[in-house]
Amino acid sequence: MKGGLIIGVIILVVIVLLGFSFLKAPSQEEFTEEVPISIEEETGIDESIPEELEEIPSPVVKEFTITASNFKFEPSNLAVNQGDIVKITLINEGGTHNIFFEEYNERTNVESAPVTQTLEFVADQLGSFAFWCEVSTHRALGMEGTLVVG
Ligand SMILES: [Cu+2]
Repeated sequence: MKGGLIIGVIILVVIVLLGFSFLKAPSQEEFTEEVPISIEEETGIDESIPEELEEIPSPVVKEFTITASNFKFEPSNLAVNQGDIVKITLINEGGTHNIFFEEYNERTNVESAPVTQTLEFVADQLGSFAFWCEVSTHRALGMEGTLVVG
């Protein structure tokens, strides 16, 4: 009987130890696996969100106030970035004029001073484009300028 009890106790101890080792082993693996994975996933998401926001910038509005007179535009050199919204306020201080951006097919009506007109378009074409006044010989007299879209 004593021998049987000792064997029974040993078997119980072995079962208990085995049980502990089975319970502990998986739980440790779960912790060691989950923690680094969740950190990597979070940092990956954190990094990707600002990148996506940078790739889709809100349109930039570039406003220019141009004075038209006999026979010039001031300023006559405009520079924007491709995709910018170009807003032009044309203040005609003397004479009869308009402003025409040929490549963008954008123009104001021909009107006599004093008059203020506006024009708005998206600078979607890259390049250096002339603009000018379409009234008779005004362009040849100096009413022209350049829009650089870079
Ligand atoms: Cu003109």
